[in-house]
Amino acid sequence: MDGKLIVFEGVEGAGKSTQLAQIHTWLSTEPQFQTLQQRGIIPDMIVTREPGGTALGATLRSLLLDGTATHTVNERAELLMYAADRAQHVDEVIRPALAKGCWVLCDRFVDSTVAYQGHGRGLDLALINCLNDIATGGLTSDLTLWLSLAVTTGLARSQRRGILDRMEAADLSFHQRVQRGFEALASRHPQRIVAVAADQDAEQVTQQIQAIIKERLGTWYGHHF
Ligand code: T5A
Repeated sequence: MDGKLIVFEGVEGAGKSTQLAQIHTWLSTEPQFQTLQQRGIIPDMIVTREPGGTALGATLRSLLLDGTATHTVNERAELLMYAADRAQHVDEVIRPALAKGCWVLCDRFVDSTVAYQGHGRGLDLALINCLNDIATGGLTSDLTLWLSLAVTTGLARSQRRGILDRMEAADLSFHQRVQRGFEALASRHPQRIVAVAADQDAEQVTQQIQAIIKERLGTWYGHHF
């Protein structure tokens, strides 16, 4: 059995959580996906996130994101905490689910570290790739949906929602470097990372993602239909 890891990525407020929830609901009634479930080829589908997909990760998430905390987090500590969250998450949640043939829908994964800690903070990209390898044991996503949206639009959405977390509160130039990081990753990995125009209304964004996933269902499982 060999499941699929499908990751949602993008800058702050790109709509990842909204789309992940929509796609989870849609897949549970999508005819081809249902057929694969009924035949036991895809026994289940789980939704998870980074940081915070495990009990340890939930603690790390609040240490990393709490915008009101009195502690400071230096850049290397930040990098290592995201890596620790991922190492635990991969071993405890992602790999066991993939080993059973399940689909794993994950809000953020290794590309966020490259974009935020690499391009955003300016930490060494070779070091980050090495740490990502240690944390994942070499696991990569089968598909990464990059919700592409202007940084200012995404931040405005986050601001409308209320108090900003520690990362969201970073200055605009940081978020613009993060965006360039995602752009660079998408052009380097065109098979794995697919851009989605996230500046449309939520329903139109969902339709784009549905089309991408339907096409992958055919590629991955076409011989079963
Ligand atoms: N991080 C993470 C790192 O620095 N390194 C790492 O290795 C990892 C894994 C995680 C933070 O950690 C950083 C990145 C992040 O700063 P998070 O909560 O997972 O934090 O990520 P955020 O991007 O902060 O999550 P958000 O919830 O803010 O953004 P989403 O999930 O992209 O957006 P969503 O769906 O919650 O929508 C945001 C708002 O916009 C509205 C929604 O209703 C909501 O109010 N919205 C739309 N409005 C208009 N049109 C649309 N199409 C819309 N879609 C959603």
